Amino acid sequence: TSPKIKVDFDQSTGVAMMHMQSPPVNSLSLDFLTEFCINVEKLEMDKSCRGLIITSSQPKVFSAGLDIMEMYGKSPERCGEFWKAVQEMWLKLYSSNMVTIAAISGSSPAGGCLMSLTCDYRIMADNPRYSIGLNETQLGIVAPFWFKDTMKNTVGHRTTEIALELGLLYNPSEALKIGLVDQLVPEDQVLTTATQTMTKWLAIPDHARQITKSMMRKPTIDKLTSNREADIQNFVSFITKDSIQKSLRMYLEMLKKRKS
Ligand code: CO8
Repeated sequence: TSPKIKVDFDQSTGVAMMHMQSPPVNSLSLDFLTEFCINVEKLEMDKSCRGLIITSSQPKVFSAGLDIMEMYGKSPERCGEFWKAVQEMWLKLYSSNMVTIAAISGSSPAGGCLMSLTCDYRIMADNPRYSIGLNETQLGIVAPFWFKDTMKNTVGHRTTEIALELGLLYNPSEALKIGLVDQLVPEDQVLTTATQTMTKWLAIPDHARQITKSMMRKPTIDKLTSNREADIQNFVSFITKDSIQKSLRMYLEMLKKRKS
């Protein structure tokens, strides 16, 4: 199988550009997440890599979020393994010492939004057809506490409460207004803007920026780190319920219908 992640590392700037290239919509399957984490880990360990830009090679979509097929009709063991990989992705990105920038070149629902939210800065393509947000409740599922915390740390309590209860997906201007993304640029300028922004962030001494980042994020990270196993059990028992499986099936059918 062809790689789902392509990394271009520029030795001269210390910046890696990671392209998600898993057709059709970069959904986060167990295979995808495993490959993703291996790549982030490699860059994290490489002292010469100081910045990471995450983007998508797929047209119109940054990432469709967690692969729904990984949560539908799977054994509890497999669900647990999958969830551990989702936790791993979040922990690696949210605690990264690198400057991380999401170059959001298309729609970014649910897990895609979460991935963006773990970054230090978000630049989104200004196309009203794109949307971003934690829409879990629309699927009849519940965003876990660490999804909620990540959003709350970004846009505040009240906005998160409304967004999560209603499972809101925002268009780019709405997302900018609530601070879910930091900047909108024309579609063809997402990557160049991300690169320029990275230069600004890298002008700050690494150690000072890293300690500050850690100070802001550590309580949120510790909360999951000390509860990982319980969080996995919680996910598995929730997602394997008949009623939840039924909600997922209906959502999948809706996705297919909407297409035709
Ligand atoms: N997982 C699996 N397959 C998907 C997903 C997904 N997340 N998203 C899309 N697909 C499939 C579609 O079904 C379609 O399949 P097919 O070609 O076989 O019909 C194919 O990908 C292409 O999709 P579209 O035709 O819809 O492509 P568009 O370009 O029109 O739209 C979108 C792209 C906007 C990304 C659209 O596909 C979409 O809205 N997808 C659903 C996104 C979504 O709701 N994701 C939520 C996932 S749940 C999650 O991430 C967090 C869960 C937390 C769990 C907590 C439990 C306790």
